[in-house]
Amino acid sequence: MERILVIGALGQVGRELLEQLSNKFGVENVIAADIKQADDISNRQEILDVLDAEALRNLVKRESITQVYNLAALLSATAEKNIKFAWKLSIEGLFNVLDMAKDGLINKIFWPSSIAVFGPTTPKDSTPQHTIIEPNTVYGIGKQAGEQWCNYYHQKFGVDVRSIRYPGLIGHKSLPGGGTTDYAVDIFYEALKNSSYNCFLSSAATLPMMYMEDAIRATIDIMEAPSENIKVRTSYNIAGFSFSPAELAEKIKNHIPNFTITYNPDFRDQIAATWPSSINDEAAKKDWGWQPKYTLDDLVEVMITEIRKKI
Ligand code: AKB
Repeated sequence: MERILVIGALGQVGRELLEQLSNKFGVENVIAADIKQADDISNRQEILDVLDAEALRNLVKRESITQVYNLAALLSATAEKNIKFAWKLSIEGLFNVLDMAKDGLINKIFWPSSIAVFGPTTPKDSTPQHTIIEPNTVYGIGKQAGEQWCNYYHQKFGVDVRSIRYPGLIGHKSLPGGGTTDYAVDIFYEALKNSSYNCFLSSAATLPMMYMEDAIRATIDIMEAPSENIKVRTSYNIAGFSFSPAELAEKIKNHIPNFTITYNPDFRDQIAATWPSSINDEAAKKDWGWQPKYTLDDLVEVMITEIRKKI
């Protein structure tokens, strides 16, 4: 029987992952750990700082945890404003989890990487799985180092750690915070509330994106795949679709004809300019059967329908 700990469980990905893991393994077997508490989730909650290695180990032992999903991180825009802490959270947090697997306390780890691992010298279109990786953001540097540590712990100590390079994730159930791709969620709320949006990226900033449901399915699928199928132990590219703010605005106009968008690019536009426009995910497809379900049109449809119900 699996006993699962999700660290950073109250973030954008964590909340949706909790729901799907609970459906699969039973709500009583999925524990939500975060530095804060929420009153709208049914999983057992633990206040935990991933940097507190002792508290983490005690929790894992007490609850007989078998798998850890470590999602605790500062996203790209926030990390630029808090360099040292972003690095510490990303890397020391990862070490605390990797070391538990090395010491035999847990069997399997999920750790998310991101398209932010790529930088200005990476080929932008259909970015390959193995390519130049020279990130120039705090978040990207942390992801690059983390990927290498995952690979190192796998090669040297046999740690079963698995990872995906998430594109920008878009969902209606939980809000992102501090990312460069957050505009692609905010825009739906503003379109439905005010019929207008002031975008912090430039109109042509094309980025790889994905509907949250696909990302959660990818996360659980990679964790469920037989170990021998996981041939990449840094992190796998996965792709959904790519669009620019201008292209997304056009799609939204099909549903809200009076919608207008203005552009006021800030430092996040410079971050976006260093990231790929599209991603080649052949390795994930071949090794563990990754396949996205949602197209951009599906995404716009579901976001508008669901957010309209909420507001
Ligand atoms: C961000 O924008 O920082 C994240 C990411 C691409 O990892 N959504």
